[in-house]
Amino acid sequence: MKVLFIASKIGSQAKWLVGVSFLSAVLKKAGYQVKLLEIEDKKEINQVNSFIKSYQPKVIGLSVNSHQYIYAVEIAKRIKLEFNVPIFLGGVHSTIRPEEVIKEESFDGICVGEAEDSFLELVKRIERKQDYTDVSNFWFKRKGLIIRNEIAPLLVDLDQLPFPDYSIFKYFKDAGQKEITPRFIFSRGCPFNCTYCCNHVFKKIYAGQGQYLRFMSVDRAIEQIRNFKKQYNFRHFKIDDDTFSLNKDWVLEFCHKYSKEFDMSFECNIRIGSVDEETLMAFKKAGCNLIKVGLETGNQDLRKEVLGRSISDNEVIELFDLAKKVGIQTFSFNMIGIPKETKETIQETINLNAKIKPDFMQVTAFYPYPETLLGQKCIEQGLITKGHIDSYMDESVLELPGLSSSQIKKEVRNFTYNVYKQYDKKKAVKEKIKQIKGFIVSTPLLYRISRPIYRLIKKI
Ligand code: B12
Ligand code: SF4
Repeated sequence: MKVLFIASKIGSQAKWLVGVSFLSAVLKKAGYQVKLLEIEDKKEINQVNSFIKSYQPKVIGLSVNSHQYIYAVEIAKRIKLEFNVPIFLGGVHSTIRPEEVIKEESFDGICVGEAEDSFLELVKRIERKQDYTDVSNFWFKRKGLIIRNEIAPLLVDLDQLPFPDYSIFKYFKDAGQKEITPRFIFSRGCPFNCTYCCNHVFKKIYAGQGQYLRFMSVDRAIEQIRNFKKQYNFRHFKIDDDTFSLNKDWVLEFCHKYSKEFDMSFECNIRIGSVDEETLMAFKKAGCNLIKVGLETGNQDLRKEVLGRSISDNEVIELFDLAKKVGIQTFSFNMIGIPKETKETIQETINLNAKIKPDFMQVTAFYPYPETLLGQKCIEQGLITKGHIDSYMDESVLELPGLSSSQIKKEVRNFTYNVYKQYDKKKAVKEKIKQIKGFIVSTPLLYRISRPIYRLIKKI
């Protein structure tokens, strides 16, 4: 039987979706045929029905985060105009906002939480033409009522999962012998409760259903890299786990076993306060050449009270110093425009970055995700003034007292320049030129005028 996943990735850079790659692997292992349709541009929504006509799936699964939900609704509505195939919605947004998404007529059912077992069960029942309205994790509408099935216990032993199926994604299909940069994830869950992140929402949903933070075994993680290496050409990869550094024994074992077998570099996320010199040395020896660290804000009180991250400035400085000493490059994640942010606190974030001098920086405008503690606070305080945005890189949906959304946007755009300005004039100039180029390219009239001038300058 044929199953089709549709993933809207409008305005997103993601090359693959972790959840869909596991669901596809599970379905294929059970003998189902699986395809994925990736929607990267709004115009491509028009082509969905012709794809369905040629593929003829018996089940359609849509996977969404909160930014993509509006497109999932549009896609499902479009499909229902022509086809009578059941459509199910899953992913982060469906998990955290089930009461909202179940109301949408075009979805035949929606899924709350991880779905390797339950989606397989649902597909099997559809194939056998059996009733599926009692399948765990799924919600359905029947005769004006909503059926809310219980959430099943979490899968604790991640080694039981098949390897994620990357082959359905365009990025990997097009890879051939080209060198690519894959991403791996070896755990699920997170023990922390940062107020802007969905993890505390997931934790509430899964309360009493088993251990939330789970790691696959080191051997399985290594096997996953080995298996991937057989199929694709890569010399560097990213580890996406938020919690990669939390389990010291796991990390040391991983670094030891990895370095015995592979000669490839990798980068990973580090939680401040979770690594010591021994761990960083092991990282370095194994080939880790970049650690990415979430500072979020340079104001210690905002970090603690607004974001729920009890991390001191000293801990931040110590970690960056240690990484430099060990010889690993650093990357800082920063957010601008969180509630209670002022021009002064933005300056503190700039100052802290100038002090720790990361090799790379990312700054985004804060986005208030639904159901998170901070997202709810923003609603209660009437701070949200804009509706949907595809991605939040520099666009803010908030108007803060003393800081408008356009000021936030300007601060985000000037952030890297303002940091470099404090300690590296050359880098600051380069950053300014990059900014100006970006502005010209994104302004059609300026771009048209500037192209002949640019060509002329090049000739001279
Ligand atoms: C790894 C990761 C990434 C990776 C990989 C992204 C990806 N799409 O897979 C990278 C770094 C690329 C990334 C990018 C982004 N991410 Co991210 N990311 C994560 C992280 C840390 C883990 C995700 C994961 O691997 N989960 C494990 C898998 C197995 O779970 P899952 O994907 O939810 O899938 C399961 C279920 O949802 C369900 N399911 C999923 N799809 C479907 C479909 C059907 C039909 C069914 C039935 C079930 C189903 O079954 C799956 C298997 O069990 C989470 C935080 C977290 N702890 O979840 C944030 C998170 C998902 N990311 C988030 C965000 C905001 C982003 C970005 C928008 C950031 C940006 N500025 O670009 C982009 C968006 C990219 C995109 N289009 O998805 C938010 C989403 C918030 C929200 N409400 O939407 C999260 C929750 C973090 C947070 N801030 O709270 N991310
Ligand atoms: S440490 Fe990262 S993943 Fe964990 S709750 Fe905080 S932001 Fe979310």
